[in-house]
Amino acid sequence: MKILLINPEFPDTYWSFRHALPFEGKRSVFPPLGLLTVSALLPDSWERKLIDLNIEKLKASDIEWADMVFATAMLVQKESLREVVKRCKARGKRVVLGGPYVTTTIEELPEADHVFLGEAETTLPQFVEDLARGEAKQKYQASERPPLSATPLADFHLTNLKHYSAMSVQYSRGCPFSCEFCDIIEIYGRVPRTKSNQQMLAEFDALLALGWQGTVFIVDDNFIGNKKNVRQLLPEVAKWQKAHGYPFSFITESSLNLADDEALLANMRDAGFRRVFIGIETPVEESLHEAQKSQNRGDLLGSVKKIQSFGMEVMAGFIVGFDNDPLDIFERQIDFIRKSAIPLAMVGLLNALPETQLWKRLEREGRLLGEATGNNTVCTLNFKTRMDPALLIQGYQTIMRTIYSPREYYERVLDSMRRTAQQFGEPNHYNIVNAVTSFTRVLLKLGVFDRERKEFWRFFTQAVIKHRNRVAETLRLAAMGYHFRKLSEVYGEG
Ligand code: B12
Ligand code: SF4
Repeated sequence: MKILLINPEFPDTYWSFRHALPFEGKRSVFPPLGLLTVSALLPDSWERKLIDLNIEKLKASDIEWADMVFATAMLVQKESLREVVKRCKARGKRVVLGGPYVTTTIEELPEADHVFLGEAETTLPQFVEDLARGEAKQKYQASERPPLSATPLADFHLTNLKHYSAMSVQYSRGCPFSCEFCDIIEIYGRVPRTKSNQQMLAEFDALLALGWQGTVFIVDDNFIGNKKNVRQLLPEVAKWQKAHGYPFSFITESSLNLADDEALLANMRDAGFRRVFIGIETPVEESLHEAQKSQNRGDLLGSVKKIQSFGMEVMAGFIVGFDNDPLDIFERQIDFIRKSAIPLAMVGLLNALPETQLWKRLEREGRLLGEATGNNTVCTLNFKTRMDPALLIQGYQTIMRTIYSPREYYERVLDSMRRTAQQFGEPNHYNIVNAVTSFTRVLLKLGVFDRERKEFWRFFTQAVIKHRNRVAETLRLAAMGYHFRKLSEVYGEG
């Protein structure tokens, strides 16, 4: 059996980092971990090939080669998915779909032969058995959430690692909190399930054996969802990193209550965590209350500072469009982002995703307007907002334009670098050839041809004077700033 695994194309969003990737000479940020995991669940004797449309084109010969096509998608990939399914069906292929989009959508799905809802660790082996008996079903719904001990080591070897700027691994699924807008808890549950320490170290070994050195994103919904297990994992990761000469810098996602646990923060720092993404959402207490985000109470700025003081750059998500947002919400968000020194602030308009508590409430209140695009940074609203929608969109655009104007952005980066200054210097995977190439690209594009070159030189000189051992980080953040500025020019047009 020949299996073609396809990851559809992402549109140009904040998370695509599309305008920053060329500086590094990369084509995409992360490989599709869900599909690589699905691949590992298939019988060993089956042949597999991965086509990630974010780094290469899907050729007719690839489709011809396959006996069966497996495709994944998030909501934002649905147009590309439709196209993929159409092409594969036109060539008479059996098509299998799974992933977050097909699991949660209320729309009619593209015409596939088999659809998998939820996690596939138990349903996929069942499908393989059914197929052998000629009794494969159209729909497979996971009846329970499988323990992550059932999750095999992903088939990383199917990817061409050099095209990606980071690798991803997963430690846990689910989150114990109950934010009203969140679909994670609906898809992956509220009891965080984790892998064992041995599973994690085996994944690191596998990536290292494939030659990976650099950033590794631990793609958990909330890395500290199961604190007891994380506490046992981190010292093992620190030991592994030391034994292998610190080949990885980790990024992960966590809830803000991470700041309350200094021991955990120290463990993360020692294990090589250098960036953490946090859902801060809003500085407005009433809106946090509305969103049931109880873990974000108290001194939010102090919490961000605490995390930064452990050497971790804080990245964060912010939302406007809550019912309780006051008219000055836009200035308050800008002010918060400025004071918190968060260079990469992903600000979005509140979207109601299917199955969430927010979706159900708005449905009861008769305020839903249809399914969201899945990309909360384009200026569309899928429910009737309390604030005048034109005002909301205009305010959102003002935030984007302001926080990604070069002066504001570079100031935040410098503040963040000052707050995260530690003894560890450049990561061990720092590669002089890559650095020189990136440096030349950044220098030419941002320092010579860009209209904001004066701001770039001002930033660059200060960063180099104050943090001479952090050149790679300086270049990365300059490239990111360019990406966000480009996108704000598209989404932030008022
Ligand atoms: C890593 C990640 C990313 C990475 C992408 C990595 C990649 N190339 O795939 C980045 C950071 C780029 C990203 C971006 C975005 N993401 Co994202 N992301 C995640 C995250 C945290 C982990 C994904 C992952 O690797 N999981 C691990 C694998 C093993 O799990 P899995 O993918 O679910 O796969 C399992 C099953 O779903 C199933 N399965 C999956 N595919 C298939 C296919 C077949 C054929 C079968 C049979 C089964 C199957 O089997 C797997 C094993 O059980 C998830 C949350 C989550 N917990 O999954 C959000 C999530 C997928 N992202 C989400 C969103 C909204 C986004 C953004 C739109 C955010 C934004 N506003 O910009 C962007 C869009 C992408 C872009 N580039 O523009 C949503 C999707 C919601 C939806 N219903 O579609 C999620 C669920 C999180 C959330 N609630 O916010 N994301
Ligand atoms: S903390 Fe994050 S993952 Fe957990 S419920 Fe809230 S939004 Fe979802």
